[in-house]
Amino acid sequence: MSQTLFITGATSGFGLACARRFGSEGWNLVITGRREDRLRALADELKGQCQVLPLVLDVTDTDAVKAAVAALEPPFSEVYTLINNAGLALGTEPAQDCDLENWHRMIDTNVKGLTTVTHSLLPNIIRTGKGATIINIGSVAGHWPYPGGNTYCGTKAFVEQFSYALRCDLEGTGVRVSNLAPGLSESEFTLVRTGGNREAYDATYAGAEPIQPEDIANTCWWLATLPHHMNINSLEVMATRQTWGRLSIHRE
Ligand code: NDP
Ligand code: 8X3
Repeated sequence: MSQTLFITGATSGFGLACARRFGSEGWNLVITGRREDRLRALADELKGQCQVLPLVLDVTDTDAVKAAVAALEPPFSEVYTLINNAGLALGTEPAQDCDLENWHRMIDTNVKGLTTVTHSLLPNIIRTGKGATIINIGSVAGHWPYPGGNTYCGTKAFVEQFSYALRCDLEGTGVRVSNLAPGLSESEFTLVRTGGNREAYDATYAGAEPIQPEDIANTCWWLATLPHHMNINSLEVMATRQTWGRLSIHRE
């Protein structure tokens, strides 16, 4: 029988590429996101390759997430891999210039949304058991602070520590948990972060050979199909052209 993937944020970027990757392998897919037109188009595209359940879902809507999970039926309820991918950054300003509303939206999506989906699906995943995998999409931003990263960095640090602590609690269930922490990757992420600024998008990726969503999809596929006795706790992936900045000293 085919395995089931539940993925949040399947309407663009990493999530879309993951849906295509797992769908091409014949997995059953629960694809979620807020943009219904994109979910429908993806479900149409994958028809014939796999069974697809498109669910319009805002991960910040706790009641909607709980209700959607409770309504799942086989094979979609037998979740073998969960990719907690939905997330966003808003703004690049220094903390003192930031809009508090943006901070709260990042926390609501990247932290509260991710925990809501995880909490709702844990019984299903534990029931599926050995070899089941939760992949949480963290970020280099959770490891390395940078100017203007403020709350986004904080949310991704949460994702990493939550992933480790989840592993502790799931000991003996056979369920794996991985924190996948990409660096510079080309997607609508930068348009969302900059309020749709195409110039900023071009400047971010120009000449940098960024990671592509398909690279992350292949990495997720690898994580989900490793031998059952292996758990990758955390995997940080950067574009080859991206490295670390030097520590800053503000001199007199
Ligand atoms: P995209 O903007 O292309 O995709 C983000 C996805 O998240 C969309 O499908 C969007 O769907 C979904 N989403 C956002 N908010 C919500 C919400 N409230 N409820 C449900 N779905 C939501 O960006 P990426 O693919 O790059 O980002 C995916 C993840 O990877 C994020 O968690 C991001 O922080 C992380 N990441 C990105 C990196 C990058 O450089 N691009 C690097 C490291 C990590 P919709 O709008 O339809 O709801
Ligand atoms: C996205 C990568 O470096 O823009 O998580 O924070 S970065």
